[in-house]
Amino acid sequence: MERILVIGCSGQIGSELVLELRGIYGNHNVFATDIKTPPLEISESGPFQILDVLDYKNLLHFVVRNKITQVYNLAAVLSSNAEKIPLQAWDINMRALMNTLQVARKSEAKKLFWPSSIAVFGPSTPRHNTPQLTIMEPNTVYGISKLAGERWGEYFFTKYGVDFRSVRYPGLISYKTEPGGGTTDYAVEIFFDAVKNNYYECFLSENTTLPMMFMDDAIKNTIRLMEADPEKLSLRSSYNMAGISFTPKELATEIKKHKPDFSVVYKPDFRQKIADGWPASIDDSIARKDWGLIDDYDVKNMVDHMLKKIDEKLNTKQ
Ligand code: AKB
Repeated sequence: MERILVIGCSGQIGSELVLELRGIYGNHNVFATDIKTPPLEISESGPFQILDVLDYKNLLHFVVRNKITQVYNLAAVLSSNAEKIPLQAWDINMRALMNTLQVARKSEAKKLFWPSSIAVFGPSTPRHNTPQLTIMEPNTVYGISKLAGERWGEYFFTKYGVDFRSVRYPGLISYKTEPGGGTTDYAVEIFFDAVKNNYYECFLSENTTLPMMFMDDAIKNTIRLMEADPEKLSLRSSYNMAGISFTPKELATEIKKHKPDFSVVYKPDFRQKIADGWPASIDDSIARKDWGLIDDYDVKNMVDHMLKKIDEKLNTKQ
């Protein structure tokens, strides 16, 4: 029986992943932790504890005491926040990873998921249909930490037998918990502002193409990778994951089909430079072949779903 620890359960990915894992493995076998209080449905549906991933001793005790067999470590400072505190962000992102790698090495929790990102690529990377293996010269602290992390993950797999698994997430779009401090966050904010105000001020220019994925697809693929036969995994760094590519203008046009009065003003800020260094589209054929990556959502049904769910969420709050 698997006993799973999710670190970062209060964040955008964690708050949805925990519930999905509890549905599959049983509520009491999925331990949710964070340094922040999670949504009620997480703390009420199974075990939750405040736990700081940077506290190595406590983390190791927790894993041993609860007989954990797999860990999802989702703790990170995202790209735009990291640019404001570069040294601190490097320290947090790397120590969070190194602590979980060491815990995996020293305990029975050998299987470790850690998210990488399209931020591992940089301005010198081919921008279109970016290959799995290519030039990688990230110029953000977040991207540098993700690339270094991928190398460490593969190293711990080869040297110590840690069952390290990872995907390079594109921007993730969800309505349950909003992201914080990312460059792709516009693609979530735009929906909330469309429903609340019929107006959005976008921090990226209208023609900035970035790869994105709806959260349901991201969660499905993450669990799929974790459940995949280890023999089939040809990569132990991190798999490209493409999702769907669009610009802010294309997204706004799709939203306008539901809300004809919706308007957007484009005021690019420092995040534009980060986005300009990232791929416009990604080649994820290796993930499709190795462990069956799938995506069910295109821009149209993602927009339908987001607007409907945010409408329900905001109206039930009032
Ligand atoms: C960010 O924008 O920092 C993240 C990412 C693409 O990793 N959403």
